[in-house]
Amino acid sequence: MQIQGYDFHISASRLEETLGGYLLSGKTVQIGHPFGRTMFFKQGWQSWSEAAWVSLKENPKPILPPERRPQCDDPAYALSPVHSGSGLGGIEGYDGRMLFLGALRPGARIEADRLSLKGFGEHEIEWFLAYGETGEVLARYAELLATTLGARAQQPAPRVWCSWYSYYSDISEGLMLQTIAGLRGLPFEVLQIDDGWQQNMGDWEPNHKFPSGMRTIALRAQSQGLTPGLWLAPFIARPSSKLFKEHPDWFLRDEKGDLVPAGINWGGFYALDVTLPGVQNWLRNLIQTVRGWGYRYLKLDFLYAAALPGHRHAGEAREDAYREALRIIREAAGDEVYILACGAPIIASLGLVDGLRIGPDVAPYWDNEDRRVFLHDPTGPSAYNALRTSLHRLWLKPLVHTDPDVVYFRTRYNLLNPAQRAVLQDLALVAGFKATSDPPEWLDGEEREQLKAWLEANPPVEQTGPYTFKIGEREVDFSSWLE
Ligand code: 9PG
Repeated sequence: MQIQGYDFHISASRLEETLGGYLLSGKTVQIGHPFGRTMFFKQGWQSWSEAAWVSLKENPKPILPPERRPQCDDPAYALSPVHSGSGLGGIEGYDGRMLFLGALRPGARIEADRLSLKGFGEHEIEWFLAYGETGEVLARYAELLATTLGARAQQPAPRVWCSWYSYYSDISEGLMLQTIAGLRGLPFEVLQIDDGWQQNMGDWEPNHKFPSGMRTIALRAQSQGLTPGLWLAPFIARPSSKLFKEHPDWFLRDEKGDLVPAGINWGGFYALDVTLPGVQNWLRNLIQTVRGWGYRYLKLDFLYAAALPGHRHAGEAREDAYREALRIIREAAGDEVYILACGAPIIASLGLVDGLRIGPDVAPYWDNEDRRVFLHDPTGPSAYNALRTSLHRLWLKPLVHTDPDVVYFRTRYNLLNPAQRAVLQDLALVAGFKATSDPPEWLDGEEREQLKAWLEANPPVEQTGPYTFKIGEREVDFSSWLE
C-alpha cells in the first residue's frame, strides 16, 4: 500500500484510516518498509530504560552484568538479537520523516529491522500507524493515547525539593527539619523525603533516624506551606524484610516456583505478585497509612517490578496486572494525592499517575562511561544519560508531567561545570518539571539567588526542532550535548 509516496506492505487483521494515519488491529502486525538499515526510534520499557535514535547498522548489545537487567529494561527482551522497544517505535525514512507504529494499550512490543517494523503483544491490540514528521506523528499518537488511557497533566507540575541527590539515604528527622527551615523564602511546593526513612524495603515504617514518626515532618512542612512528599517502593521487598519473612508466598515466582529476581541493589530484592487479593489489601493499607501521616505527594519507585515476567495468581498479562495494582493505589490515595511514578513502565502508567520519571537518575557528574560504554548500560546515573533519554520522551508531555530528574545549582560536591548545570536546568524547563536536591546550607548567596530566579521564572517554551527549543527569548539547542 502507498503512504506518502512510499510502498509499505501491511499485514494486520483490520486497517482503517484515521486523522494523521491508520488504525490497525492484530496480536501481531507487520509493516514491510523500503528504508533498509536506517535509524530506529527506540523507547525503552520503563523510566530508566534507554529512549533514543539507534542505528540498525549495529546489532543491539545486551546490558552487563546479566543480574542488573531486570532493573534496566524489559528483561524478557534483554538478549533479543533484534532492535526493539516498548509500546511504540519508528524508523527513519529517506526524507527524514518517520514510519511509526504505536500501541493504544499496554503490553505491546515493537521490533525493527532492515525490512520491517513489527508490533506484537500478549493479546489483540489496536495500533496507530503513520508516516510523517516525527513531532506531528508523536503528537497524534499522544492524542489517541489520551482517549484510550487518559491524561492527567492539566495543572502545572509542582516545584519539588527532593532529599535523594544530596543526602542519598543518609537522611534523618533533624536534617529534614533543618532543610524545611532553610527552604523558607524559596518558592517550592513539595518537600519530598526520599529513600532512607523506612525500616527496610517492604517494611514501610520509620526507622530509628525518624524517632518522632513521619507525621512530625509532614506537619512542619505543611506549616510552612509545603506539601509533604514521601518515597516508597511499594511493589518490592528485600528477603530480610518482615514482609518477606511473613509472606514468602506473596512474591512473584517463575514456572518452576523460583523467586523472580527484581534487581541487585541492597543485596537483591523481589517483586510482589500484585494480583493476589492479600497483596492488594496490603497495598491499600500502605497507601492509606502514609496518607494518614499527612503525605499528599508520593514518589512511587521501582514500579516495573510488578510487571516483570513471572507466574501470577490471576494469570493476567503482566502490564495489565501492573495497571490494575496502580489503579488500586490511585483509588486508595484519592484523586488529590500527587503520584510520581519512577522506574515505571511508561505506557501502562498513563492516565493513573500525575508525574512520570522519563529518564535514568541524574548525578553530579556528566557521564557514567564504564557502565554506558563497557557494560552497554545507558541507564546508570549521569547527567548525560538522563538528558539523552529524557529528550526522547518529551512527546509524553500532553499525557503526564514529565520529570527529567533534579537539577543542580550547588557547586559543593559537584563535578558538573556551569554549562553542564545549565543544560540540566534548561531540560527541566522544556520538560515542565522543576526539582532539586540542593540543601539550602550547601548553596552560597549567589547560587541561592539563581535557584530562586529559576524557580520563579515561567518563560514560554516552544519546540522548534527535534532538539531545539525557544525558552522565552533564548534559542536552546541540546544536540551538541548528545555527542
Ligand atoms: C532511591 C533512588 C531515588 C532515585 C530513583 C531510584 O538500577 N539501580 O540500581 C537503581 C538504583 C537506584 C535508582 C535507580 C536505579 O534510583 O530513580 O530518584 O529515589 O531510587 O533509592
